[in-house]
Amino acid sequence: MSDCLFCKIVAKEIPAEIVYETGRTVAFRDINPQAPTHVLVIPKAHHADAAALAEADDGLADDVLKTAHAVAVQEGVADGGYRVVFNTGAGAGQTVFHVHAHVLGGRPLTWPPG
Ligand code: IU
Repeated sequence: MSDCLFCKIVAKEIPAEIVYETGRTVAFRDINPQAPTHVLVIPKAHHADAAALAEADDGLADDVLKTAHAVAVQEGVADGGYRVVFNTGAGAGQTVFHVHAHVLGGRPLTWPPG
């Protein structure tokens, strides 16, 4: 999508600190980190939200989850506990409508989230 910020990150048209990349996914640091590790994992293909990703039915949701885990291992937060969050819809706080998994770790994480 030509007007999608995260599609532009995939296309390397705008900069981001990419920490992990596979054939179908990209992971980059959030510009406004909420934890010592805060990485966004996105599919390269444009899907608006987690619901659309789930309905894509092509294994892409699996790829995103596998990349999220690989990022957690690479960042050294897998053993201490980390969180994978898909804000889905404006009512849940989604502000960028190219689906992204937040990978958060490196500090104690409380529950419930705000
Ligand atoms: P949300 O779940 O849609 O609210 O998350 C969007 C995230 O994208 C949020 O944490 C922003 O800080 C982050 N982000 C970014 O990393 N780079 C950007 O250029 C923009 C938003 I705009």
